[in-house]
Amino acid sequence: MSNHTAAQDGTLITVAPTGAESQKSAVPALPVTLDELVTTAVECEAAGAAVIHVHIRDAQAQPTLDLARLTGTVAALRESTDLIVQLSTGGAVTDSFDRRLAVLDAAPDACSLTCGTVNFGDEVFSNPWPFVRDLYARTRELGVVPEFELFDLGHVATLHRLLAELGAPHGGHVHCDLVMGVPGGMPGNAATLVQAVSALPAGATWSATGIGRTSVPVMLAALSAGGHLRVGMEDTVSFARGRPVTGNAELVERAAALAGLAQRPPLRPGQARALLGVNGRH
Ligand code: KMH
Ligand code: ZN
Repeated sequence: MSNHTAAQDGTLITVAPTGAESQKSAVPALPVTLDELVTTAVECEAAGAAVIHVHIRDAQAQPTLDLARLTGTVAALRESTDLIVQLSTGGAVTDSFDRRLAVLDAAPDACSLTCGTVNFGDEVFSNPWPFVRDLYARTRELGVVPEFELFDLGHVATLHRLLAELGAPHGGHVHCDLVMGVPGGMPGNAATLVQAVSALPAGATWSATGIGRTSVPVMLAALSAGGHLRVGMEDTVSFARGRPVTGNAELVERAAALAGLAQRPPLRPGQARALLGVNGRH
């Protein structure tokens, strides 16, 4: 099977293992050290993930965008896995725009790029147009493949504006992630997912992520609508009602099992690179 055909018939699974919101003290299974992150990454690749969406923590297990740590993390993940390494440029709600832009200097394969501001529980995840435009321009300069994070339908309009004003992303392919169920963003249900997908640019591929208890319904809706999946402890720390997640791999295993049932088994990292326009390793 060629990569092109496999990419159309398979499911891209991204794992988002850590995030910036949960505290290690409250969620002991959260990977926060480099060793924990690499161990999780290896397990998740074996379970069917092809992309890892990375937030890192400092020595006190707090979110950080320290460039040396980010660069070391990219190298360690490349050393131990074949996963596409996607660094978060969203960071934590407290991170400055300058630090978020500088994430790209760690030279990841890919990065997240959120297309607008959104209420984020009691906080605001700030992404004004000038910042989004500058971040996107920098991905094109540095050859980093962006994944467009869409928390709301207005973000889809901003994605169209970005592409119209600045051109296609590095790699030439548009891939989006619908982040659903954030308190303040679009709800995590099938009707909203279908509406958002119908507004995406022609030729774009997309995955969907359901936050918290919307994780499973969004996964099922995404698979039935031909989309790809993102799962992980950044997005949900409960496997089922009253049952904490024991590790990221079990979330990837469940996503891979559902993808198999949908007759669209997980894409391997090489197939995902072909789909997303991410360069191979040198
Ligand atoms: N931690 C959130 C404020 C991203 O990684 O690009 C933002 C976020 C999105 O997680
Ligand atoms: Zn993130």
